[in-house]
Amino acid sequence: MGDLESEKHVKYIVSIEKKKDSFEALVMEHLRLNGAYWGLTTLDLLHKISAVDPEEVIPWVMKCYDEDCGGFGGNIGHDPHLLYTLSAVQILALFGRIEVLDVEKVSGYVAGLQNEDGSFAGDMWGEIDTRFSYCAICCLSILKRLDKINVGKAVDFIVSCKNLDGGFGSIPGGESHAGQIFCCVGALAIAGSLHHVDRDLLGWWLCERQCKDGGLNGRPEKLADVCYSWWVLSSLIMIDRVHWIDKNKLTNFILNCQDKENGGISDRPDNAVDVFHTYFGVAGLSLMEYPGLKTIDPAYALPVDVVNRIFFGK
Ligand code: GRG
Repeated sequence: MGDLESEKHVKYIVSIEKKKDSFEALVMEHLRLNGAYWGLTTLDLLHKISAVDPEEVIPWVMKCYDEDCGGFGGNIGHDPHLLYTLSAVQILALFGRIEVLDVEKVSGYVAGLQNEDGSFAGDMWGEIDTRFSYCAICCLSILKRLDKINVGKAVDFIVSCKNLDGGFGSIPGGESHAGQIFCCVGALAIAGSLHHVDRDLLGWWLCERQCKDGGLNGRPEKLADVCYSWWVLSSLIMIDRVHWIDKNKLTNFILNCQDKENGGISDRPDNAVDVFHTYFGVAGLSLMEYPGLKTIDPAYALPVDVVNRIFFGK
């Protein structure tokens, strides 16, 4: 197990940008903006955002912007979607550079995807999912434009996706899944509506996600995966039930998923690393107050100092 190999993880993340022809780069091509958010947030949590030059990153992010509609695509020339629009806004927030955006246009794009029942489509093609409710609410909150949507209806739709086990699914009647639970609880937290959550019932479901190996899974009978260290822990923190899991066992599980030679974190021990799991491993450790890491905000998925800068200017 050992300690967090912070320096190696920094080198690994910085190296991804340079390996444009690698397998990882090719499979990530369509969601490069998400990948950039995962990598850059990890660097910031490790106190190493200075390893990248904002004057290179920000112009590239803005090349993914579709001026006609106000949304961002996953890469240059790709179609806009809420998933990438949130990543773009989060990256600009990390660098304290929201002002490069036409905030009215971007928030107009996001608000325009709300449906009559309060739900959100991810893009012009209309798929509905509570992931998109989270993206919209988080994005508009960072842009300070929540007044552009019907927040009450957005909350009602999320509540309509609540299940008898206390969890939430992607649409009404959808199976509870830790990823969707993060989206619903995060959106409710940002909207000031956590009173809709049955904290004990949901807390029980979430803490049952801890497996014998110490890792967390995303739903019953599934294998543990480092990414759930984020989806489950952040939700538990937002409902004040994080003391219901064994943090030491989870910390060991995450540390055992590190590539101790070349850096990076994988989904489970001895698997290949990727930037997604590196982010969720480091973010999970940050939620557990692992020494030397910045603290991450469980609802905004950004370092707390970044969130404070957005809302309190400090
Ligand atoms: C800013 C952190 C952040 C998120 C943005 C996109 C998004 C909002 C949230 C995604 C939430 C989600 C649904 C996460 C789950 C991702 C995942 C690992 C799905 C795998 O599902 P299965 O069924 O895996 O393949 P299991 O583990 O259930 O077998």
